[in-house]
Amino acid sequence: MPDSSPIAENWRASTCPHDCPSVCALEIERLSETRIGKVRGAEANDYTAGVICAKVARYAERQHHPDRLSVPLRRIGPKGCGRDGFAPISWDEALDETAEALKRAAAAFGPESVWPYFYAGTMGLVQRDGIERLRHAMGYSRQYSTICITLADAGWLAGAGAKRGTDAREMARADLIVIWGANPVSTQVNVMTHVARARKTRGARLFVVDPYRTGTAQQADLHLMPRPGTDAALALGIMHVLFAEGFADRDYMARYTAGAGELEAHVADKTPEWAEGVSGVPAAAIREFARAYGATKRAFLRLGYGFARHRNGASSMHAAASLPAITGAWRHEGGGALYAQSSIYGLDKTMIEGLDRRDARVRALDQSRIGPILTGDKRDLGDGPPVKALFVQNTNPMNVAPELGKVRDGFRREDLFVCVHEQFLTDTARMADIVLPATTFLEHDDIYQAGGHTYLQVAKKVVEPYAQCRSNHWVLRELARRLGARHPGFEMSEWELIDWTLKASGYPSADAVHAARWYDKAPDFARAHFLEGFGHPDGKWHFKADWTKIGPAWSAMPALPTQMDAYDKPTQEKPFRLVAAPSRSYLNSSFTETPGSQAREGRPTAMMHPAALARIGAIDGARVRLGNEKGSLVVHAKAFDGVLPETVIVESIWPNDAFEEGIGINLLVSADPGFPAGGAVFHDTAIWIRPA
Ligand SMILES: Nc1nc2c(c(=O)[nH]1)N[C@H]1C(S)=C(S)[C@@H](COP(=O)(O)OP(=O)(O)OC[C@H]3O[C@@H](n4cnc5c(=O)[nH]c(N)nc54)[C@H](O)[C@@H]3O)O[C@H]1N2
Ligand SMILES: Nc1nc2c(c(=O)[nH]1)N[C@H]1C(S)=C(S)[C@@H](COP(=O)(O)OP(=O)(O)OC[C@H]3O[C@@H](n4cnc5c(=O)[nH]c(N)nc54)[C@H](O)[C@@H]3O)O[C@H]1N2
Ligand code: SF4
Ligand SMILES: [Mo]
Repeated sequence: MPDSSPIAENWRASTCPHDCPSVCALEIERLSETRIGKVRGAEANDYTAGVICAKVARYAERQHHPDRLSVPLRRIGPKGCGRDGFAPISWDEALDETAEALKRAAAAFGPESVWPYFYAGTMGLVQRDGIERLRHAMGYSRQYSTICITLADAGWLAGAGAKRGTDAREMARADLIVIWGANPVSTQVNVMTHVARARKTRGARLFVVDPYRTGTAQQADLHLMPRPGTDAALALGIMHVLFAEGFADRDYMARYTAGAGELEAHVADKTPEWAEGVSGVPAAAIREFARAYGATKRAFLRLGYGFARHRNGASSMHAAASLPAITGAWRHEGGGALYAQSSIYGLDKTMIEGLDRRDARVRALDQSRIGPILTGDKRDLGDGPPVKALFVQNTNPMNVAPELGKVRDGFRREDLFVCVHEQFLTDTARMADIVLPATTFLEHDDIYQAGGHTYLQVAKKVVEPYAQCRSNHWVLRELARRLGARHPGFEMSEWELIDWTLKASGYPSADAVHAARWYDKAPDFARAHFLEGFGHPDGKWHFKADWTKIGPAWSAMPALPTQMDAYDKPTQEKPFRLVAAPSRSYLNSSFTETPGSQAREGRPTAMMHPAALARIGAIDGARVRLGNEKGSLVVHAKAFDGVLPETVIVESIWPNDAFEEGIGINLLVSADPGFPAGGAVFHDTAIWIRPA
């Protein structure tokens, strides 16, 4: 392996663990055994390229925050109380009580009444996914993870058949970059580094498709602003022009795609004027986009998650992702598309996740439907037992999950035992019976793969754990011992798990990857560009999707890219569409505790077109009430002309107590599963707005 890129004496190499496609290679200034100073991006890594986001550059604020949880706590006040409602207890007491509660639930209601609940607060595979090993070893309810990637995955896989694409570093050699339904200036800043290179060295243009003028859209040469949930219509209008004006690469389509003839016939009447009627994007802008895209060989399409967070989001993804298969942009350096690279790594997760103990007969509960599930919805529970005990790591559902009103009702249940392992007393931790203090990535070892690039990284702890904080792996081992859960993974250290996983997957050892800092798993050009065939058995890009392979609600899905009617359309009572997009300075529910991020975000705000404000009789800065059948909440309005009058943006995710009535924006978001395989629909919400 190439030798490591040395870093200065008191700096240590690490990897950003947060839930972000960039998975930046970091360098941490180590001031002592327990304190860090500055955090910077690794210059020597050609994806990170020395750039990281502002919130992680300020990580010392989070790492050394006075509110970090320091000791295990037992709740002595009512559920949902603040710090005063908890009393410190020893680790042994906390673990014994938790194990007892899980045993009690399993004895009375069966093991499926216990739901280990997790997500990606850390993206490290050992600390994130180790909870699966406990679950499988104990026969606890499985989790169907739907809160983030399910809809986007469905649409991409329907077309490509494999989750990989053009190397992000090729963006620098593109002549046109299209960022569709993502806001990397906020959510993945490194994309902008590679865009900037292309602009500087090649004069490349940047097109952005987003329902509001985001930081990314501000930098665009052309910004298309569709109504939320109408991207398929927009893509169809573009396809119409590509076919009608000779931009379709018929030789490419014949070799590499299936269904091109049917698609061409299908879009013959999907004129830009038709697309304008559905999406609100002017026909002239659709033509301009299509002509530039069609005429540019090196056209790089960066597809985000955002536009798929709608009930019809999988079909939107399938439609937008089909564009380079029409023009043949895939053939060219800097051309093609990138959604995510996750399938290139090929890691054997048996030991980390205890997959040898996984029993497919055990029920799987939909993560995004935690509200309905905890409140006893039969659509989810069927004849199975209620959930009586939750063990939570790496996520904050009381804040981030849909239908927050039901989530809160569920967590308030007196008969529900909750243990939360956390770094901070989050909205979820406040609902716990037992709270356990967790290490940060700077205090434990882990292994990281990435969605946005091709590096695998192994990182060691940089400082000693704060106070009595313990890693997820340590807690799982301790619980396993008390519960009688047996698996070789529980006998291993974090480092042994990393090493086992790497060796079982054909990589060099943990020590070797760590010494080299990262390992580039990038496929060669032909493979990355699918010139050896797409991921389906026939090797073709599927314009005509076989949704039966993707999810149970396949029969609702149109095979060819189509503007699916199934989304929360505005009505007379609810004339606005809410997009609860990520804010720049928070990362999901993380960093909401840091003063630097709080100062930059201000307060929960509805960004509304001046005409919309006038229509409801409110002015800039006014308090407004947003609502639908799920409830209502108050935020401050801000006049903003970078959005259609019917679209409203509330950047998120604020803690519940940032709102006057103590419940956050996801109160309004539906827990309906998106089509066809589920998936949370965070940006798919019709609402009414009134002056408050
Ligand atoms: N309105 C709205 N809601 C959304 C979204 C949106 O765009 N709009 N986005 C959705 C998406 S895409 C996602 S992925 C979810 C994510 O939502 P969350 O899963 O809540 O996201 P995070 O803030 O990344 O992480 C959650 C918690 O993990 C904790 N944590 C970090 N590292 C560790 C560790 O090593 N051990 C333990 N025990 N805990 C740790 C952090 O302190 C943090 O509180 O939110 C979803 N909710
Ligand atoms: N600062 C910051 N960074 C983050 C996060 C964060 O919360 N804050 N979250 C992290 C996580 S967990 C994830 S999954 C990624 C997500 O990062 P992205 O891929 O960027 O996806 P989203 O965050 O869901 O939303 C991105 C954009 O989609 C737009 N959008 C919403 N509806 C539509 C639509 O119908 N059509 C189109 N064209 N666009 C639409 C929104 O306006 C928003 O600007 O970011 C990660 N990085
Ligand atoms: S851009 Fe993403 S991966 Fe990089 S430091 Fe920020 S949160 Fe971490
Ligand atoms: Mo996410």
